Amino acid sequence: MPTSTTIQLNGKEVAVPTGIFLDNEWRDAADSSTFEVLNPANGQPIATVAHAKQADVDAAVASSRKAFKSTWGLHAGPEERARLLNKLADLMERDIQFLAELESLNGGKGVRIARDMDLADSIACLRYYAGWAGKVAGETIETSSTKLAYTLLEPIGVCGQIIPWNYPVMMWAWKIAPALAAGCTIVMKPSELTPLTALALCNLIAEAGYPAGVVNVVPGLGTTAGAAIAEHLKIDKVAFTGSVATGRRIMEAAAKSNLKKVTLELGGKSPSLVFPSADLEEAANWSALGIFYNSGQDCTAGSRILVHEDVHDAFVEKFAEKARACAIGNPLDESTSFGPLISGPQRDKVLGYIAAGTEQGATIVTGGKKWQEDNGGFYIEPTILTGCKPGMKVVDEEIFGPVCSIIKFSSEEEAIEMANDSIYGLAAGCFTSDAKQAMRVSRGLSAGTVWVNNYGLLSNAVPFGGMRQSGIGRELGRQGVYEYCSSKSVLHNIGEELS
Ligand code: TXE
Repeated sequence: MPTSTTIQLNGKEVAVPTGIFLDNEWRDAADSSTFEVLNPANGQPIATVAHAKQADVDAAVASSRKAFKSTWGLHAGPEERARLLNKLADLMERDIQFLAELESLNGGKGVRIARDMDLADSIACLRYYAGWAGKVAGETIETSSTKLAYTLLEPIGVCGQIIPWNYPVMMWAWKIAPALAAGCTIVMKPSELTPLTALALCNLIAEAGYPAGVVNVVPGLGTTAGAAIAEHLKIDKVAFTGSVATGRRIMEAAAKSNLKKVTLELGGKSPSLVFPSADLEEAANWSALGIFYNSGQDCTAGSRILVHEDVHDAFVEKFAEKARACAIGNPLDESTSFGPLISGPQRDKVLGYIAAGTEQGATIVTGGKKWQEDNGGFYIEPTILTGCKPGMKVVDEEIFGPVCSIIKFSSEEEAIEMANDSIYGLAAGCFTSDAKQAMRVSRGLSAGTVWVNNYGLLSNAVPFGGMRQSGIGRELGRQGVYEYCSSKSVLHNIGEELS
């Protein structure tokens, strides 16, 4: 089957790659099998993509291992690693509009957001980690007067990277940039729902001048290409973003195969606390961003808002206004900020949660159903539920859609206790004008990131990751690149004799 196809993108015909990217070239799957990729805004097929399976993953791993041993790994110096990351960033900048349109078409997010947020942040992420190449340093350690010890931080080796569909380009950048800065080689599997931008970026990897095999990309399903990566004996680390259930399977496969290092960025049920002294207008603005950004398909979605009883009604009124103002529409329109969910099953899962919420006593303030101009796409209206309590499914479980549960509280202690009562611990928010309360509450909240008087701010320089079942390890910042390094201790004898 051909390894590229022509698609209609905003009225223009463009060619997009659909093959397996191996050794800087395109190829078909070994058994020629394929899978179909849909446009979530209308449910129509966009492209047919090669379906990598075990044999393809084996070939990709062999190529990445060869590159690690010959042209990359300890063979490419830090200046070269930085130069290539910056070059790749330059090429992404050149093609930003095309990449944003493709991201929007395949993932359903508004094209302006795809360009000005996802692509722009991803380019910045590459540049940020270009700066880290060569700055990852070990230490010298005093042991005795006759010995000298130091640690070398070396690239781990061949890394499997399995990414989800909610931020296809950003998760690509968060994974690829620190790994390449550290000197690792990569076998990447994009989500089967959104492989098109990761594949288009392969052409830029080759154009930038990366040696063959440094980055190989194997589109495929989780149960085939994904599982083959997780259980591969020649992969040294696997980095994953996705659901808890799949994260668990990946850890299990790693344990049963070669005990490869595993880093996981999983789900969340992130709480946000609104106290009486908060600026309610601002709290409502940030809360709407927190839950409705990316149509709620965000691991840090602020999906449980705990509001003090004194300000509950006033907050809900303002928050509902923001929900009703979300610009729903065709993702390829510049004015759209709120697109469809990624798939029919995901939309049905979210509708099921809304139904469970009302059955368990919640009240729908706004939204609660498919968007009226549905048009075959997977849209759900921004939805707010009040009267929610711990123990309800909509409060305890990750929904991964534009559905926010509001819970009343009467004291700070009660709010912190409810906030922390979750299997997840990815993020949390707090709105207050009382500085001491802000400090107290941010210490009390048990989450990998705490946002004070904002919700959802990220920076490539600030570590990101979860506590409890929200994950293992950190991405971004200094920690992000260290996750791709192994520490080697070297002990020199400079005088001790064995006699
Ligand atoms: O996720 P999966 P799904 C959550 C969210 C969502 C739910 C299900 O709650 O509703 O997960 O989404 C690959 N071995 N998040 O089913 O399965 C898969 O091909 C190896 C949270 O889409 O976790 C894809 O590339 N890999 C989240 C990736 O895992 C496997 C983002 C993610 O898919 C595999 C997405 C296997 N056995 C969903 N099975 C976040 N944390 O941001 C699947 N995959």
